Amino acid sequence: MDVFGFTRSKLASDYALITADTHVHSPLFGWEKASAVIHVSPEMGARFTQYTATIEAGGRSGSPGVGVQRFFYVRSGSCTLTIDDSNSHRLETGDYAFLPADLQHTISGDEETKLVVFEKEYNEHLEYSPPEPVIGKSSDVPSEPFMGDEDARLQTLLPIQPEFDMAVNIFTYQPGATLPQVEIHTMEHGLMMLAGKGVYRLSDDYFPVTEGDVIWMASYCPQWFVAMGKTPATYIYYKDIHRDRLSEKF
Ligand code: UGY
Ligand code: MN
Repeated sequence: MDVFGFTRSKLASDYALITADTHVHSPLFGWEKASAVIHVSPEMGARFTQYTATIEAGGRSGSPGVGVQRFFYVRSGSCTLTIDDSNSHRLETGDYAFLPADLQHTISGDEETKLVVFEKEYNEHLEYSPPEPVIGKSSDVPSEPFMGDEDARLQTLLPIQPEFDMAVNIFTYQPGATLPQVEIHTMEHGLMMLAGKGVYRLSDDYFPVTEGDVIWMASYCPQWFVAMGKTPATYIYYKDIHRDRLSEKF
């Protein structure tokens, strides 16, 4: 605790940087032996929710709201995902799952487990049926050079198909590697630093960032990153895709 009330956390109209020293835990409706830090939510202007859930050994998740899809990534510990009360999958650190809206499921802690969770209301598309669940290991997902840069590599955890209205990716940068351009785009992001350090540009401000930091970037928030230090910097991030508000069909 800083005696002078200093923090790197910063909230603006088009972005938020939320550092671990400012986290406040709260119970989550329907969850047992679990707590959450809700980092990003519609209360701040976002169109999705990002939270860290901590489930104790023997604890379990509740359901997302009606019509809400859930993606989670196991940041530490291990858990069991049970779908429709029958189909069980053990997930360890680095594993992830996507549950389409209204698919009955429970996540139970096999030990104390921390999850990075993104939830978003599903925007149906008249031409496509909703996506199927996805369960995977991030270590099995190939990493591709981002815009040709071998030192800035992207893993795409969910299929990029029109059924999906959200994407979750893991970006890994070697020290000194950067996002190749300042990005300004309609998609919004929720992000958690999983490892390493760097400097994030958000709008006109530059912030040192490190493991555990969370960032929200609103639509059109200018953004850029450089990795610093002696080890790679990695972040997991969410973005909304495939739904144009003016499209006739959706
Ligand atoms: O997918 C993206 O828009 C990504 N390149 N943005 C980011 O890392 N801030
Ligand atoms: Mn971006």
